[in-house]
Amino acid sequence: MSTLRGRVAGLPQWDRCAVMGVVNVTPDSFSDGGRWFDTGAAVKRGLDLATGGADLVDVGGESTRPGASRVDEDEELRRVIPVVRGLASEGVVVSVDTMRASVAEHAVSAGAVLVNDVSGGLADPAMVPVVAAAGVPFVVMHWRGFSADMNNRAVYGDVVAEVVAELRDRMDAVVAGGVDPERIVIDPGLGFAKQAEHDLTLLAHLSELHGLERPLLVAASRKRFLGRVLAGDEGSPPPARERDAATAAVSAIAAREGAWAVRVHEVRPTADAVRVARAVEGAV
Ligand code: PMM
Repeated sequence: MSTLRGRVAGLPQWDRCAVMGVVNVTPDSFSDGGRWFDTGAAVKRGLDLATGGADLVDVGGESTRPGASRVDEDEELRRVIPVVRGLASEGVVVSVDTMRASVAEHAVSAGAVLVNDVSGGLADPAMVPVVAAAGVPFVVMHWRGFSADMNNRAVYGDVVAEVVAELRDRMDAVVAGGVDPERIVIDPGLGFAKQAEHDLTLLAHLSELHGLERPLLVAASRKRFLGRVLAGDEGSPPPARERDAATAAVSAIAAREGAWAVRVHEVRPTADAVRVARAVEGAV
């Protein structure tokens, strides 16, 4: 196994790869859009995820599926903040999935303890100062631009080397902006400006991301590349909700490769996978 699970200052420490459950409070996310769009349903979903084995619950109000257009700020606040508040008040460790500084700031006030920005602070220049001032952990994901046209940016010579270099630049910028390096989590951004073969190559080389010396989050859940793998050369991809066993397989691989956490829509199979990975690790 490649090492580096690492510790994120300001968060609990788990003795295995952590499980981050997803609640998308959106009408249009590619895998679960519309299912938890109402506040009560979204809070219930988050509580169910926590009961089912999620160590953290990631709440988002903006779909980032390829081609998606942006949601406006007021609407994102309306979707996200009551759900963050509802879950945090029940003792859930809540992360907020947003590219907007204002949403991050309100979410932290409502009890979120981690800011997960798929743009790594690039989408909103106010994000890094807000995260620095709040003193909360920050996920820096590899990102090349908004979802509307990100597939055009999926052009690489050496995807692993380029993702590592671009993440390093982003980390440097975020630290220069005042974020505590001990609070940074990195993420290769599977599916973001990447084709299926890029995602698979990144998964095959996760240990190279350990060179960045920060805990690693892997978010493969139900993504297109899994649909492609399951479809084979001729077939058509199964719908997103039929990709949870494949997702759990990636979770086991990522855990074994030293990921700090995996982000998934259905937590039970992944909660089992990371426990198996932990048991195997302990038996070496
Ligand atoms: N992917 C999605 C949303 N948020 N956050 C991180 N850190 N990494 C990801 O790869 C990521 C993310 C898109 O998937 P979803 O909208 O179905 O949850």
